Amino acid sequence: MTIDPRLSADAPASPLPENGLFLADVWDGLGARRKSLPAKYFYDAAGSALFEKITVLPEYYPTRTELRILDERGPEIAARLPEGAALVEFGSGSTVKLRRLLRHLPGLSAYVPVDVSGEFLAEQARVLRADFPDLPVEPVAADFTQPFTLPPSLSGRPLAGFFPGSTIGNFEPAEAARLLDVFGRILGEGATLILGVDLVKDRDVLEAAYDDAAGVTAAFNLNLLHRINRELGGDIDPASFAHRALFNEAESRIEMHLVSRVAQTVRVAGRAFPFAEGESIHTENSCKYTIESFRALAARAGWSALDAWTDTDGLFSVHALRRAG
Ligand code: AVJ
Repeated sequence: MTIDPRLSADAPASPLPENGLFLADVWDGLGARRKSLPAKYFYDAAGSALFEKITVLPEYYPTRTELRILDERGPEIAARLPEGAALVEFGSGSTVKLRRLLRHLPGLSAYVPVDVSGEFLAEQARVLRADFPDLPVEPVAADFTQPFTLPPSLSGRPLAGFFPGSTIGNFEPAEAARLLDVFGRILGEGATLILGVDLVKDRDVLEAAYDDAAGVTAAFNLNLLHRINRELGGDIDPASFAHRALFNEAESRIEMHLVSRVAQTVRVAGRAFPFAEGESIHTENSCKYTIESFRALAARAGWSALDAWTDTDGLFSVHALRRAG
């Protein structure tokens, strides 16, 4: 039996890719004039384990800060959810953050984890039911970036969504707005959405969080190349690429890149991809917002601000939004 890597403590809420698409996405990305690879492919077993290590690095503030906000502001956050609400978690990576909220939500009528991996969902539901015997857990196997239908048993109940981890940051603003609109269509009029959003801050703090001294984030980024070699028979020498993380202030996002140290040609499943020295593969965007800029984005997608909570250093935010009626 294989254990889904995302069962570990703080895996992000990102859907596992379907296998056949990986090669197509790699060919597309490396064949483009400006090379890129989709960030969702970071999370194989090795990548998920490296991400776990990232979340406890001294430089990587988001995870511990969000957990602290959920702990300290739990009662206020819970007060934003109507009594008897069903809580839908989009991309239920792990239940660590959910569990922080559950303590403050005795009136919850159901928990609905949504994830593309049915196997993963079943295991997660089993563990939660054991720990919370009174809470109905109704998993839905679906890709949360596309509209899906909720179990009919939820009809008539007030609905709330949960999207922690600043996963929203991996989507460019237009895509993020589209995703928030999809959430709104799924949850419906009057629904509440609780989500975690990383905040803009000093370049040095941001860049250190994505380029830590111990080199864990570098290994996480480079694992993408190892994964291409392992799963697609690539011949890439990962040592010939350097990890780069930079804050793109104009776009308000951290970008991660893999920069070719030399002029070279790599091969993946029979296709050749030439690199100039210094040419990069753009592997991730992690968009950073202010409370106001995020609220403006949410408003474009049909959500109005109820509340927002931050830590005392203003590093991270948790928002409560309401779907316009
Ligand atoms: C899981 C998308 C929230 O953007 O901070 C961590 C992923 N990448 N270090 C983030 C990540 C490099 C993370 N998210």
